[in-house]
Amino acid sequence: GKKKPVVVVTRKLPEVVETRMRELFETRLNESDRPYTQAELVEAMRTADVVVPTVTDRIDGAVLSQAGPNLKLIANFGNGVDNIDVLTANNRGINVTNTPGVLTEDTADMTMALMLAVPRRLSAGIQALANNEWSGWSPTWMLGHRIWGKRLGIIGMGRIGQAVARRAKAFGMSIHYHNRRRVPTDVEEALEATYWESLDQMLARMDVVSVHCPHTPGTFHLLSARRLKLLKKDAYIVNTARGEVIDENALIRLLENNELAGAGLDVFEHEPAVNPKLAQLENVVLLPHMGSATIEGRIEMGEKVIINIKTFMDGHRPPDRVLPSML
Ligand code: 8YV
Repeated sequence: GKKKPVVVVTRKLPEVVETRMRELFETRLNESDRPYTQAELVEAMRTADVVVPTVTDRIDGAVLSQAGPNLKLIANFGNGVDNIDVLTANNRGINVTNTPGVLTEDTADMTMALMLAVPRRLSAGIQALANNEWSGWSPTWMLGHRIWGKRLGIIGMGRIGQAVARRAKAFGMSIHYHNRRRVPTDVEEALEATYWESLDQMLARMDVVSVHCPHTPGTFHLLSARRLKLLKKDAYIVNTARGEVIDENALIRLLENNELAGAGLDVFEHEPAVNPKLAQLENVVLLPHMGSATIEGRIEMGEKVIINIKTFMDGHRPPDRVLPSML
């Protein structure tokens, strides 16, 4: 039969995924719980037919320039591909795929969790109980703000943005969005969503803003210091997309000066580093990039990676190919 492709997987994956990969490919696994070092990553790139990286592997031009002659596919275990220089990869004849769809609902759920947790003061309440600070119910204690009846501004109305819109609508919010392109009318109508061509104008009018666009050169610091200042003082911001989309220092300054009501952040500008100033703030909920962290989702991500590799190795176009023009 055909020689099995050498597939290097940079991170430990759920066991069922690793087992299936071992059956299908000449699979080299990372048995440790830590990411590859730069040297290990380069070694993988030099020797593999297929590399399966994650968000913690930076595959930039320098790394790609050391790719071996056999490397033909980078099958990202994850949806966002901002960890990969897709253009340079394509120019070198290396295909890139991702895992869209299977983490949409989980990420939208986590977005709603943050959207509720911050205005309704979930961490303050949990902490008060843990610290034995509850002396009984009071009509004026631990009051937050409702999200029902409020305006949600979604930045990036793709799969995840729409999944958030469906949930937020059911929670009684009115849906607004900004996107490079307007979504089809039937989608807009089903969500009763209002399209804002101008991000600036939308920002000035929202009660909650949630980020769901990818991180690309075009969206880096999309929420710049100037734009963040457009937000109402009583607005909340949620980010389960990528930290780089928000100017984190500018966001921190606004939160410190109470020029924003609060923030729910699952992603950060310099992961895994989290600016210590964020942890000092009372009006934030911070999570360690858990948006898609369900066992079901991780297994499905693995299945997607496997299908992409298999399809490619069978000589066909992999279903989740990412082209530079899509970014
Ligand atoms: C993953 C994510 O945990 O898919 C993404 O874009 O941010 C997360 O769901 C991560 O990317 C795994 O590589």
